[in-house]
Amino acid sequence: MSRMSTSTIQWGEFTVARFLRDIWQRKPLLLRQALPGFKPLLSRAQLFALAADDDVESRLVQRDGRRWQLAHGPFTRRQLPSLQQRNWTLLVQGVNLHVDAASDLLEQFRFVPDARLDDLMISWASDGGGVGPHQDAYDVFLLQAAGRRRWRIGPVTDPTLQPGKPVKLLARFEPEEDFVLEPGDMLYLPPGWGHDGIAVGNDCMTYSIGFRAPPQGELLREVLWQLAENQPDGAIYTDPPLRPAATPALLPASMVRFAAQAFARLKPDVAVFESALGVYLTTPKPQVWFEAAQAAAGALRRACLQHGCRLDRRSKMLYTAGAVFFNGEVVPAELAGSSLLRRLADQRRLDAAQVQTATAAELAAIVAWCAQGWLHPAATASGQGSGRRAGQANDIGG
Ligand SMILES: [Mn+2]
Repeated sequence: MSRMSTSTIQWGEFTVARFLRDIWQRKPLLLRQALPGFKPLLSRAQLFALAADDDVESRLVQRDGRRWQLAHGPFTRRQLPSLQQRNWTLLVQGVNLHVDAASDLLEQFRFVPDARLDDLMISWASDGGGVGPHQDAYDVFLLQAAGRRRWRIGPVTDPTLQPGKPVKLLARFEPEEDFVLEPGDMLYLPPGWGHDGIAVGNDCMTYSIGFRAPPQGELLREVLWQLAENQPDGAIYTDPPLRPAATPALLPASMVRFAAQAFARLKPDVAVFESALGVYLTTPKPQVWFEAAQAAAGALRRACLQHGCRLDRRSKMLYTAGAVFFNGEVVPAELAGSSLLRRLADQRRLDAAQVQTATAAELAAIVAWCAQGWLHPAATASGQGSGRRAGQANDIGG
């Protein structure tokens, strides 16, 4: 498996800063040879093997004329159509959670805040395969990894879907542009842009690097949920003076007022919203689990001090001015101000010299996280380099 190094990224005349200013969230952009010489990070056989795994989210979309079929994985190889059959595609979600090289590829896109990053989806398609014309609530980079795919894109003027289809297909899609992507080409689409990608020839692999744009209502539900979880029970309801009930089924207005008063007393400040979002956005997806370290705490401690440490590819870490969030947890108050942990979150690694500056509390936390499998001593890295990748995410932004 090969890994792209930052120096091979050529965005043509578009520097990342200019891309973010003029293009991001505004309009599509086709970057011919954005990643020249790009080689697929995993073979077709490796991708199909992932789709057979219980812990991996995958879908199979097949088209026969106007008839569409959708099935959810896992799929054994025999459950997938033959390679010779036309018009089918296999979509494998969250490949970055399972393959180090895929999670390394996402590092190249960290000029966008981690809070927006969703995952790397890889699709394999036979000739004619695709998921039909649709729109997504995602910013997406569509990187052609192997074979060729024809993209037709256009703004969505009418979001009506074709009725009775198992996949979401725009009823009236009027593409304005049409291009064929070759390996190394990359197409950026902002959320809500109509697109239809069809494999041209067999063995078409497209990598979708998706950035989720969460709807406001979803974030509000998370904040309210966490606010509610942290509420003390408080006073219990007392009846106003009662007379014998002639209408016992009537819900007392005083009880409604009592509930409304509790709500009115909530005065969430910005820290509450930060905390709720930090926990929500770092919570691992349900199919994610971490492998506890085999080594004892003392050995992990020595290894981190000697070689540094790195985040597991599945780990999610965010911070604000007042708090640090790690895999759905708020780090303890005594570490809330740690600049070392903020460095760990930004770099996704610490070198030995940085670990050696850790306070006793920071080092204890680092060792405990290593034991849980959220972090790994750098020397035991499997497939990931140790010292070579420092500052990589910054290089691309410069
Ligand atoms: Mn899409």
